[in-house]
Amino acid sequence: MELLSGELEVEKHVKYILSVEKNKDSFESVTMEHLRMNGAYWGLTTLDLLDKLEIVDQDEVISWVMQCQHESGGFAGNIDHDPHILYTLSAVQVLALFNKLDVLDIDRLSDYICGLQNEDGSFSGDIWGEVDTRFSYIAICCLSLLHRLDKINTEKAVEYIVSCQNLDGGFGCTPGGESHAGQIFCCVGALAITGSLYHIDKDLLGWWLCERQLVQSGGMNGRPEKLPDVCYSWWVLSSLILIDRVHWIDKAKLARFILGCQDKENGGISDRPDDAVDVFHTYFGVAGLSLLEYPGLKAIDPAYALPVDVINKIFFGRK
Ligand code: 3PZ
Ligand code: ZN
Repeated sequence: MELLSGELEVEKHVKYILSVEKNKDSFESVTMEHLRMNGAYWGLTTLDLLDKLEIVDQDEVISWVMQCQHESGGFAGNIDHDPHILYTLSAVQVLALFNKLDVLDIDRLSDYICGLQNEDGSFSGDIWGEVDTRFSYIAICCLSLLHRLDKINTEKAVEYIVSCQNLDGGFGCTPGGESHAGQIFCCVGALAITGSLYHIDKDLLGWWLCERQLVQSGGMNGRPEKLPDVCYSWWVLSSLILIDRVHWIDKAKLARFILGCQDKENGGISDRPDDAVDVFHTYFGVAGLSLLEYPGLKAIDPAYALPVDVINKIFFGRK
């Protein structure tokens, strides 16, 4: 790729992420209070991809993460909030970044996740019962990282995900739900982790996904007729890589789009050029560039959304 490594403002992005964390009274921090566990995962994974994770106090982070765990085994978005599978995956991912999965009571945590599987193989997000293929991905990703996939009915879990496949090759949140790139990532990621990608028509899905790249900007949208958005770089690219069709898009043009969404002055990445930056789009921008093999970034695993060295330690006990 004809890209210069100096174009990604590494130092400024590190500074920006640290500033969001420090400035707890800012508008951004207050609106994110209830999903701080997700924010911690986005920020810390970004730092790790930039090879700057050592600047954070890992004992402080781990102690806070563990204070967010409930008796049920699930994690909340912050201390004194309710547990949800959405925050539970982020908690597991944060501990994985620090190679600290051993602090977990794996049986209690995996019992919590298994308890959210329904008769038809689908998953609810918490005890209130909303069903969504996002929760299938989260359950499967979590249990796989904990080496406990055998504790759920994976056959039925896969069958449910396959039932959410549409005639356009994409996937929705429930059977018949409209195809959406975020949902496609969840379904393709879950099928990849369980070794079930043979259920997918890769050419059909690959076609739908590469049509998400907009000719003018080079950015990706999440479904037809929508504006491009940096976070869709991740949902679309990771899915294309998992089905081996990433060569169908213009990678250099997408990298240009992401780099053009940086705040070159104060750091951070936004959804589109000149919008306000946030930690979410900073993470997905950097993760997208990592998938595009941008120079100087650690490689990220497209199914687990964690650095490849972290995944290798978990599954092969090596760096
Ligand atoms: C954003 N959430 O519902 S949210 C999220 N969106 O918690 C976090 N691209 O207003 C941040 N849109 C910013 N920091 C946005 C996470 C959403 C996704 C909204 C968004 C992103 C376009 C409109 C859902 C994983 C987890 C959660 C989501 C997706 C994937 C918001 C709006 C929504 C949310 C939070 C803040 C600033 C940040
Ligand atoms: Zn977005």
